[in-house]
Amino acid sequence: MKILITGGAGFIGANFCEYELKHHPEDTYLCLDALTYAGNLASLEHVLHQPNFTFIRGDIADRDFVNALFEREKPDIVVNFAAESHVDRSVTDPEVFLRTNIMGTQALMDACRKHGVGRFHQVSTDEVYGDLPLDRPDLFFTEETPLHASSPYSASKASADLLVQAYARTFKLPVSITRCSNNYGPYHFPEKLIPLMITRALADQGLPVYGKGENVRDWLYVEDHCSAIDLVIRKGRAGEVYNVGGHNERRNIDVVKAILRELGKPETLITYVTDRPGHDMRYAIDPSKIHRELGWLPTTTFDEGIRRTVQWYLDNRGWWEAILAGEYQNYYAAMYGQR
Ligand code: NAD
Ligand code: TDX
Repeated sequence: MKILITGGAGFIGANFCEYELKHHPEDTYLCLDALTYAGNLASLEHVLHQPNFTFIRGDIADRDFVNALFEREKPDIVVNFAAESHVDRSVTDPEVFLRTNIMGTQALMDACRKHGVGRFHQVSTDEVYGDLPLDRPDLFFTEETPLHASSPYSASKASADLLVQAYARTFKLPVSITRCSNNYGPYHFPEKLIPLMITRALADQGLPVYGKGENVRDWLYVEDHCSAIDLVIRKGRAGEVYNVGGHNERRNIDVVKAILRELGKPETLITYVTDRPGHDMRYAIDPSKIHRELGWLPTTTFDEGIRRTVQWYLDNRGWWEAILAGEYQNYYAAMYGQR
């Protein structure tokens, strides 16, 4: 089987490429990524030179390019991770979120229709459901919760989900969607909460906690997200949405304190800063459908996952120091410029 993974040089996509090559070495993989600021070939170090893995640089919203690629490669399955993914960036510059997250998804699905792709899988997020109140710990997002996005990012992801479902109904495109909670682990870009706090704490810099740090996120170790997507694309029912989450709810301030404890750094580094506009209060996923239908369960506890993540950032300083220095963006030119 030939699997096209878009956005595979990003955080979750890179972990997914590694997961797939390890668990299904009999398949062939194409990784399509535009290498925006968030894409990094160094995150694919373990798979880039394997014989059944090919990296292609390109934009999912470029229809002609996407069509030519599908014509040539004829993938059996498409897994779409490619997106603008950072909420704060969507507040300052929403437009590229609409282009990549909505138009890009549509361009991919049109190519899937034209070339008879067997499954289009959309990697979505729990943020499409909006947020839950802090004083109702009994409430969880299910697959039936209405879409109620808060930020330009989540609105673009919700729009893409609606389009995916419309393509399934109108054109009978065989699709699936996973809506996952917050991921963390190796190769997480250091603009997001956990890697930002780890890398800043290591440099003894202040840790900017938004508002009072009381917002709650449901944290899932990235490998557990990969195993969920793997199950859905191979065994999940077409036309279905599956929520993915770890029952690992934590307040931001408690996550930051856990990181400081792990690093042996003082809590005096914590600096409370102005809140994110429209900041979602709480995300919490009910993952019972994917458990019931596909037997999926997360295997990494938060304590174990945060320990492994902190250790990864300690062991892989070169990866994130190159990002902070901006050097990683020259890697592609150095590696491929003369080819
Ligand atoms: P990321 O920002 O780390 O990676 C995104 C990747 O997409 C990058 O490699 C980037 O170069 C690529 N990309 C961006 N625009 C592109 C374009 N036009 N064409 C081709 N490639 C392009 O994001 P991530 O955290 O790995 O998230 C991956 C997916 O998972 C996204 O769709 C996101 O919405 C979703 N998601 C993320 C989380 C999370 O906690 N990070 C949780 C749930 C869902
Ligand atoms: O400096 C910070 N200080 C802070 O308090 C940053 C960057 C974040 N925060 C807070 C905001 C959130 O409540 O931490 C929480 C997590 O923030 P992010 O890491 O930006 O993630 P979030 O906004 O929850 O979105 C993430 O999870 C869902 C991903 O970035 C999305 O792509 C995914 O869909």
